This record gives sequence, structure tokens and C-alpha cells, in this order.
Amino acid sequence: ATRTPLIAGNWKMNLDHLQAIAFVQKLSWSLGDAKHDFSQVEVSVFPPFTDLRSVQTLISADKLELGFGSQDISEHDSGAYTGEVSGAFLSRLDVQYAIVGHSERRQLHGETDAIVGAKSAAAVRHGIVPVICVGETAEDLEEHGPSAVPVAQLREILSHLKASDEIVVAYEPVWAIGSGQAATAEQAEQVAAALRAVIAEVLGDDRAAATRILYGGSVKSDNIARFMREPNVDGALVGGASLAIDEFSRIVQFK
Ligand code: G2H
Repeated sequence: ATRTPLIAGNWKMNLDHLQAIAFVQKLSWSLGDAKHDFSQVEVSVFPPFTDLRSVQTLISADKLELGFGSQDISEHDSGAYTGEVSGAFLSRLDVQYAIVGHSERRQLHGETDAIVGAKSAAAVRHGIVPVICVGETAEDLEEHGPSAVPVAQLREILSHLKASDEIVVAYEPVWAIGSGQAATAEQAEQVAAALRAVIAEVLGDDRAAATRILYGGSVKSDNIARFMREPNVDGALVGGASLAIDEFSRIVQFK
């Protein structure tokens, strides 16, 4: 399978809509100067909800090749869900991707695999590709070994989806997030291979072969290349390092 790598910048709760415009403009200049070929390595940013309209306007006005997505999505389409944002509204803003089940949402907002599965299905209903995050904590790793927990999470989430649904999966070991302590390339590859096997089991071989599996957790310009050499790792979900334009540009242009 030929999968186009995806480098995704998860801004988390950083950059307001004015900062977002300046950031996206500078990032696109930087990638333009570097003659970045977006058909070889896809690049997408994930700003806060309040920035999405500004980012959409800039990207469409300047015909930028940069993609963008949201950091979350409601499992519901409309109704009495105060504070939630529907996929119907997001798709109206040309949002291509929605991160679902990020470990910060699991830890701080009580998201379960059932909720993440419902959110993934909601994204697909609105033509948005869910970026499904799974990963184990340090205790899980000690107790169950490297792939058991992420595999179980993904199996439950995928039970909400069909073989025809395009998805992206992000393996983010919780112990590696924002810690400066990235997984090794071998660890990432081992889990990514196990996750691809679960996709094959639940959604079939074609979906497994087509799905991009990203690694996330303390990705930097000096470690991205080793992850990208692994056969089952098809990109990265980058947090902290996606907020510095030069550093993110170097990550995108990994060699
Ligand atoms: C994991 C990752 C991006 P960081 O959350 O989703 O963050 O790169 O800062 O570890």
C-alpha cells in the first residue's frame, strides 16, 4: 500500500484566532521557501474551535495546500448539548479531520472508548476523517505490556465504524506526551503493527492497508526521521513542537 504520510500539528489550547492567522501565514511561507511537496507529505494543523473560521478563510483565500482539522467533535448532530460542536458545523467550515479520544480528553474529560467510537462515527457521518487517538499509560505498560491497551481501545472504537469509513489512527503513549521522553522507533513500530492488525480484523485488509497510523508523543525534528523509517508508521501527531514554525517546518521536511 502506498500511504501518503501525514504530519499533524495539534495546537491544543494555544493561539487565538489572530495569532492563528499570523502563524498559518508564516508556516506556509516557510514551507513555500523550502519548496515543500504536499503531495509527498501531507501537512495539517489542528487549532482551537474558535480559530477554525479564520484558518479556513486564509487557506481558501490564499489557496494554501495546508490542511486543517478540529481537536474534538460532538458525537451528536444537534440539540441540547451545551458547549458541544457538531460535525455538521465543522464540515461547513471545510474541516477535513477531527482528533477524537486524545489522552487529555480521556484523562480530563472522562472520554471512554464508547464515546470516542461515537465521535468517530459522527465525524464520518459529516465527511470528516477522525484521527483516532489510542495509547497506554506507564502503569498500563508495566501491567499489560506494550500493545494490549491501545489494541483493546482501538477494537472497541472500530466497532462503531464500517469498512468504507476513512480513518487515521494515532498511537500516543501517554507516558511520552509532553514529557520529552518519546517512544523508540521500535516501540512505535511494534504497536503500530498491532493496531494495523486490529484494523484488518475489524474493518478488513483493504481498510488496514489504506489507513495511516501516526506516532505521537514528544516528536521533534531530531527524532521524526527514525519514526518515519518504520514501515507501519505513516506520520506524526505533534503537540508542543508544532507551535514553533521553524521546528515544525523541519519536522515536516524530515529526511
Ligand atoms: C501528544 C502530542 C500531540 P507532544 O499529545 O498530540 O503532544 O508532542 O507535546 O508530546
